[in-house]
Amino acid sequence: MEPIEQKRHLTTAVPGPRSLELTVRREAAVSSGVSSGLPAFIERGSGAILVDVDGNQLIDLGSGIAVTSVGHAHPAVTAAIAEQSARFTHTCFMVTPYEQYVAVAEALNDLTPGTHAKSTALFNSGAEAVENAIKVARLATGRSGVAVFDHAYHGRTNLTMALTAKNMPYKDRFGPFAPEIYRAPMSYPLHDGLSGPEAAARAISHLETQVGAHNLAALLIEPIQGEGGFIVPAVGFLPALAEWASEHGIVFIADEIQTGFCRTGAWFASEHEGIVPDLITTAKGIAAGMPLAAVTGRRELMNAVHAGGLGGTYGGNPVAAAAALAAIEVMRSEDLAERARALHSTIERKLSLAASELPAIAEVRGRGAMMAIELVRPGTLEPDAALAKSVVAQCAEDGVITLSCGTYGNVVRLLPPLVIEQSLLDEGLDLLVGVLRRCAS
Ligand code: PLZ
Repeated sequence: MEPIEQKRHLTTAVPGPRSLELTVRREAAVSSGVSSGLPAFIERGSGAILVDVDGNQLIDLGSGIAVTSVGHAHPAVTAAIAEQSARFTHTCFMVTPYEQYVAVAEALNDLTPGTHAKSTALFNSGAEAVENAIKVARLATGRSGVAVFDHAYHGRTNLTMALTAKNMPYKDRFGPFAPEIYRAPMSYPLHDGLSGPEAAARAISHLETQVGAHNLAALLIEPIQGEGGFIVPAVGFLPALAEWASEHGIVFIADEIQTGFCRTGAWFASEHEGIVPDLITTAKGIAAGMPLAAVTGRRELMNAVHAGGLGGTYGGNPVAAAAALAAIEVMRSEDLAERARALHSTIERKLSLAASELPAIAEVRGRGAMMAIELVRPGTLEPDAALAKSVVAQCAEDGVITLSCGTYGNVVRLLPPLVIEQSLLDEGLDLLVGVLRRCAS
């Protein structure tokens, strides 16, 4: 297929008439428990453009929640998928193995922080990777407690709901939840004013007094929290926690499902502060949209598990693995980490300018191409979720996809494909700033 011109172009209202027709069918057929931020049905994608069924070309600043970092329908990825799907689509690695699985494991062992011996196991979704990282940590340590943080997001399965902080919409009335999960205070510089070491001391004291380090199998943390509000902990917070975990034999698990694969301007966000996690969970950007996830980490931990203790029918599916190998090669050859840093300066500059004139923007934050603004009632730090909601909705009407997040729903986040052209990014950001001016002044 020909690439689509990287231009925003609206032919109807968004969503248009054809999308509205499909919405009627959807409502009759699909559970209302699954919702969509923007009900425009998508027909095609290319680079940073999504085309809906009414022919509207939308600028995608969300990448399907940090997934299509190499852009929609990257030719190298689609070719790898076509080629692999014509060869074979499934054997189940637990029945008969294939090389692609091993090659993805090798790539992850190589790319993740640390030069120690590592092993990897592949799964289907981020939540499944997190569950398995906890399984490994519990088995390897013989302990059961897991430390997690305020504002954390780790998934929607039973164990990962317990690990996730926010009640609505993720947990409400879905309990009972898995036991032995202990939540500690996060470093949230805008709100707590603490330095990294101070915030770490607070979290450690909380865990030592309320749980006991020797009862903890794992400490699980997103190096930059995603769904919780793009919260970047104060410098020194993560290293202090990692050091404490290591002193007490607690497995330090970095959940890099949203931050991984060049998104923050490095292969992994742990690198910004020189953290070497014992285990690292990845998904999303790893395979450009094919369902694939992984746990990678210290070989002695990963190999503590008895044969047959980890697995699943589809984990490391050959088509998803082929897509991952192609996507990783694109990230390498097109140096998408560097590209993320370049996008950062544009986003930071334009949003900071907007923040200087709009008191509703309390903070512009993030690393690389993982950037957000936190919206508040001017003169306070009280969250303004209604404003975030209307900003995202009006951007969508203008043909720009942005996403909201945050424990209080008052953060607007940007996760553009890392291959987005400068002019398209400029246009998307200018439209966003225009919407912010209209809604917030
Ligand atoms: N860990 C850090 O960001 C997924 C969730 C969207 P799955 N984030 C998007 C939603 O509302 O369901 C995520 C994450 C971090 C784990 C996960 C879970 O990954 O692939 O969605 O299971």
